[in-house]
Amino acid sequence: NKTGFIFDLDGVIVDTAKYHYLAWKKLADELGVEFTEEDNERFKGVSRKRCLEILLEMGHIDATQQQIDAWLFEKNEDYLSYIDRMDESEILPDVPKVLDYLKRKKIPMALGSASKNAEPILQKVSLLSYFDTIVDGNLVTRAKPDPEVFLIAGKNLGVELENCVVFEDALAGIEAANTAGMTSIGIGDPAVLLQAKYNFTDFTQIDFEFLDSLIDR
Ligand code: B16
Ligand code: MG
Repeated sequence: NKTGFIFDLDGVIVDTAKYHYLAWKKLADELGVEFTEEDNERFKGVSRKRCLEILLEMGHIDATQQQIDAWLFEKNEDYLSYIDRMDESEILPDVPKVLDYLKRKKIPMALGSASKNAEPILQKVSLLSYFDTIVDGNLVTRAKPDPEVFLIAGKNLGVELENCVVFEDALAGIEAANTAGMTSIGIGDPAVLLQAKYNFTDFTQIDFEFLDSLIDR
Protein backbone atom coordinates (compact mmCIF):
# COMPACT_ATOMS: atom_id res chain seq x y z
CA ASN A 1 0.00 0.00 0.00
CA LYS A 2 1.46 3.31 -1.12
CA THR A 3 2.03 5.95 1.57
CA GLY A 4 2.03 9.70 0.92
CA PHE A 5 3.34 12.53 3.08
CA ILE A 6 1.72 15.96 3.34
CA PHE A 7 3.56 18.92 4.89
CA ASP A 8 2.09 22.14 6.22
CA LEU A 9 4.32 25.15 5.43
CA ASP A 10 4.32 27.82 8.11
CA GLY A 11 5.52 26.30 11.40
CA VAL A 12 6.55 22.99 9.84
CA ILE A 13 8.99 23.79 7.01
CA VAL A 14 9.75 27.44 7.75
CA ASP A 15 8.91 29.87 10.53
CA THR A 16 7.07 32.51 8.52
CA ALA A 17 4.77 33.17 11.51
CA LYS A 18 7.23 35.84 12.69
CA TYR A 19 6.81 37.73 9.39
CA HIS A 20 3.04 37.35 9.44
CA TYR A 21 3.19 38.81 12.95
CA LEU A 22 5.27 41.84 11.92
CA ALA A 23 2.93 42.56 9.00
CA TRP A 24 -0.26 42.16 11.07
CA LYS A 25 1.28 44.23 13.88
CA LYS A 26 1.99 47.09 11.49
CA LEU A 27 -1.60 47.09 10.25
CA ALA A 28 -2.96 46.72 13.80
CA ASP A 29 -0.95 49.77 14.90
CA GLU A 30 -2.39 51.78 12.01
CA LEU A 31 -5.88 50.70 13.00
CA GLY A 32 -5.24 51.37 16.69
CA VAL A 33 -5.77 47.74 17.68
CA GLU A 34 -3.56 46.20 20.33
CA PHE A 35 -1.94 43.07 18.88
CA THR A 36 0.59 40.87 20.68
CA GLU A 37 2.58 37.77 19.72
CA GLU A 38 0.11 35.84 21.82
CA ASP A 39 -2.76 37.15 19.67
CA ASN A 40 -0.74 36.02 16.64
CA GLU A 41 -1.06 32.39 17.86
CA ARG A 42 -4.72 32.52 16.86
CA PHE A 43 -3.69 33.45 13.32
CA LYS A 44 -1.61 30.32 12.71
CA GLY A 45 -3.02 28.10 9.98
CA VAL A 46 -5.88 30.58 9.49
CA SER A 47 -6.51 32.22 6.09
CA ARG A 48 -5.49 35.83 5.48
CA LYS A 49 -9.12 36.93 5.14
CA ARG A 50 -10.15 35.25 8.38
CA CYS A 51 -7.14 36.76 10.19
CA LEU A 52 -8.26 40.26 9.22
CA GLU A 53 -11.81 39.50 10.35
CA ILE A 54 -10.45 38.47 13.76
CA LEU A 55 -8.30 41.62 13.95
CA LEU A 56 -11.29 43.83 13.13
CA GLU A 57 -13.39 42.00 15.73
CA MET A 58 -10.63 42.61 18.29
CA GLY A 59 -10.78 46.35 17.57
CA HIS A 60 -14.59 46.46 17.19
CA ILE A 61 -14.05 47.97 13.75
CA ASP A 62 -16.74 48.01 11.07
CA ALA A 63 -15.34 48.25 7.56
CA THR A 64 -16.50 48.40 3.97
CA GLN A 65 -15.47 45.69 1.51
CA GLN A 66 -13.25 48.25 -0.19
CA GLN A 67 -11.36 48.97 3.05
CA ILE A 68 -11.06 45.26 3.77
CA ASP A 69 -9.56 44.59 0.34
CA ALA A 70 -7.13 47.48 0.75
CA TRP A 71 -5.97 46.25 4.18
CA LEU A 72 -5.55 42.67 2.93
CA PHE A 73 -3.45 43.99 0.07
CA GLU A 74 -1.37 46.21 2.36
CA LYS A 75 -0.71 43.42 4.85
CA ASN A 76 0.35 41.07 2.08
CA GLU A 77 2.66 43.61 0.44
CA ASP A 78 4.38 44.13 3.77
CA TYR A 79 4.61 40.35 4.35
CA LEU A 80 6.09 39.85 0.87
CA SER A 81 8.83 42.37 1.63
CA TYR A 82 10.03 39.97 4.36
CA ILE A 83 9.59 36.87 2.19
CA ASP A 84 11.71 38.50 -0.47
CA ARG A 85 14.71 38.35 1.88
CA MET A 86 14.30 34.65 2.81
CA ASP A 87 16.84 31.95 1.94
CA GLU A 88 17.76 28.34 2.86
CA SER A 89 18.96 29.41 6.30
CA GLU A 90 15.32 29.79 7.35
CA ILE A 91 14.40 26.14 6.82
CA LEU A 92 13.51 24.62 10.20
CA PRO A 93 16.03 22.12 11.69
CA ASP A 94 16.30 18.68 10.04
CA VAL A 95 13.49 19.32 7.54
CA PRO A 96 15.86 18.66 4.58
CA LYS A 97 17.01 15.42 6.26
CA VAL A 98 13.42 14.11 6.28
CA LEU A 99 12.58 15.40 2.79
CA ASP A 100 15.78 13.87 1.35
CA TYR A 101 15.10 10.52 2.98
CA LEU A 102 11.53 10.32 1.67
CA LYS A 103 12.62 11.53 -1.78
CA ARG A 104 15.28 8.80 -1.98
CA LYS A 105 12.56 6.27 -1.18
CA LYS A 106 10.41 7.81 -3.96
CA ILE A 107 7.59 8.55 -1.52
CA PRO A 108 4.98 10.95 -2.94
CA MET A 109 5.01 14.30 -1.13
CA ALA A 110 2.58 17.22 -1.06
CA LEU A 111 2.47 20.67 0.45
CA GLY A 112 -0.83 21.45 2.17
CA SER A 113 -0.93 25.07 3.29
CA ALA A 114 -3.45 27.85 3.86
CA SER A 115 -1.00 30.35 2.39
CA LYS A 116 -1.45 31.96 -1.00
CA ASN A 117 2.31 32.60 -0.99
CA ALA A 118 3.39 28.98 -0.59
CA GLU A 119 5.12 28.59 -3.96
CA PRO A 120 7.29 31.70 -3.83
CA ILE A 121 8.33 30.80 -0.27
CA LEU A 122 9.34 27.25 -1.27
CA GLN A 123 11.24 28.72 -4.19
CA LYS A 124 13.07 31.16 -1.91
CA VAL A 125 14.27 28.35 0.37
CA SER A 126 15.00 26.02 -2.61
CA LEU A 127 12.60 23.23 -1.56
CA LEU A 128 10.00 23.48 -4.34
CA SER A 129 11.35 20.48 -6.28
CA TYR A 130 10.66 18.03 -3.43
CA PHE A 131 6.89 18.30 -3.80
CA ASP A 132 4.78 16.41 -6.32
CA THR A 133 1.85 18.74 -5.70
CA ILE A 134 1.35 22.11 -4.03
CA VAL A 135 -2.11 22.57 -2.51
CA ASP A 136 -2.34 26.08 -1.10
CA GLY A 137 -4.68 28.96 -0.32
CA ASN A 138 -5.17 29.65 -4.03
CA LEU A 139 -6.80 26.24 -4.56
CA VAL A 140 -8.68 25.77 -1.33
CA THR A 141 -12.00 27.44 -0.55
CA ARG A 142 -12.65 26.05 2.93
CA ALA A 143 -10.03 26.77 5.59
CA LYS A 144 -8.65 24.28 8.13
CA PRO A 145 -10.11 22.64 10.28
CA ASP A 146 -12.06 21.76 7.15
CA PRO A 147 -10.15 18.83 5.61
CA GLU A 148 -10.41 20.18 2.02
CA VAL A 149 -6.71 21.08 1.67
CA PHE A 150 -5.56 17.59 2.69
CA LEU A 151 -8.27 15.79 0.70
CA ILE A 152 -7.10 17.55 -2.48
CA ALA A 153 -3.46 16.80 -1.61
CA GLY A 154 -4.20 13.09 -1.10
CA LYS A 155 -6.14 12.96 -4.35
CA ASN A 156 -3.36 14.70 -6.28
CA LEU A 157 -0.81 12.27 -4.86
CA GLY A 158 -3.00 9.32 -5.84
CA VAL A 159 -2.74 7.93 -2.32
CA GLU A 160 -5.63 6.48 -0.26
CA LEU A 161 -6.65 8.89 2.51
CA GLU A 162 -5.85 6.40 5.28
CA ASN A 163 -2.34 6.05 3.85
CA CYS A 164 -1.61 9.77 4.02
CA VAL A 165 0.57 11.19 6.81
CA VAL A 166 0.23 14.89 7.70
CA PHE A 167 2.79 17.09 9.50
CA GLU A 168 1.08 20.08 11.13
CA ASP A 169 1.91 22.74 13.73
CA ALA A 170 -1.61 24.18 14.16
CA LEU A 171 -4.49 22.66 16.07
CA ALA A 172 -6.87 23.44 13.19
CA GLY A 173 -4.53 21.51 10.87
CA ILE A 174 -4.41 18.46 13.15
CA GLU A 175 -8.22 18.50 13.27
CA ALA A 176 -8.35 18.74 9.47
CA ALA A 177 -5.99 15.76 9.08
CA ASN A 178 -7.95 13.67 11.57
CA THR A 179 -11.25 14.50 9.86
CA ALA A 180 -9.71 13.46 6.53
CA GLY A 181 -8.93 10.05 8.09
CA MET A 182 -5.18 10.63 7.79
CA THR A 183 -2.36 10.00 10.27
CA SER A 184 -1.67 13.31 12.02
CA ILE A 185 1.75 14.26 13.35
CA GLY A 186 1.96 17.34 15.55
CA ILE A 187 5.11 19.44 15.23
CA GLY A 188 5.44 21.79 18.20
CA ASP A 189 4.05 21.89 21.70
CA PRO A 190 2.39 18.51 22.49
CA ALA A 191 0.19 20.23 25.09
CA VAL A 192 -1.36 22.32 22.31
CA LEU A 193 -1.57 19.54 19.72
CA LEU A 194 -3.29 17.03 21.97
CA GLN A 195 -5.37 15.51 19.20
CA ALA A 196 -2.38 14.49 17.06
CA LYS A 197 -1.69 10.77 16.67
CA TYR A 198 2.04 11.40 17.21
CA ASN A 199 3.82 14.42 18.65
CA PHE A 200 7.32 15.82 18.13
CA THR A 201 8.72 19.18 19.18
CA ASP A 202 10.52 19.44 15.81
CA PHE A 203 12.04 17.30 13.04
CA THR A 204 15.26 16.68 14.98
CA GLN A 205 13.17 14.28 17.10
CA ILE A 206 12.07 12.24 14.07
CA ASP A 207 14.30 9.34 12.98
CA PHE A 208 14.32 7.16 9.86
CA GLU A 209 13.05 4.17 11.82
CA PHE A 210 9.89 6.10 12.69
CA LEU A 211 9.43 7.21 9.08
CA ASP A 212 9.85 3.58 7.93
CA SER A 213 7.19 2.47 10.42
CA LEU A 214 4.76 4.89 8.75
CA ILE A 215 5.67 3.71 5.24
CA ASP A 216 5.50 -0.06 5.82
CA ARG A 217 2.10 -0.36 7.38
P1 B16 B 1 -1.06 34.07 3.27
P2 B16 B 1 0.16 27.34 6.89
C1 B16 B 1 -0.78 29.85 7.07
O1 B16 B 1 0.20 28.95 6.63
C2 B16 B 1 -0.27 30.66 8.24
O2 B16 B 1 -0.03 29.82 9.36
C3 B16 B 1 -1.30 31.71 8.62
O3 B16 B 1 -0.83 32.48 9.71
C4 B16 B 1 -1.57 32.61 7.40
O4 B16 B 1 -2.54 33.59 7.69
C5 B16 B 1 -2.05 31.72 6.25
O5 B16 B 1 -1.05 30.75 5.97
C6 B16 B 1 -2.33 32.52 4.97
O6 B16 B 1 -1.13 33.02 4.48
O7 B16 B 1 -1.42 35.42 3.79
O8 B16 B 1 0.39 33.96 2.83
O9 B16 B 1 -2.00 33.60 2.19
O10 B16 B 1 0.48 27.15 8.33
O11 B16 B 1 -1.22 26.82 6.50
O12 B16 B 1 1.24 26.87 5.97
MG1 MG C 1 1.18 25.92 9.98
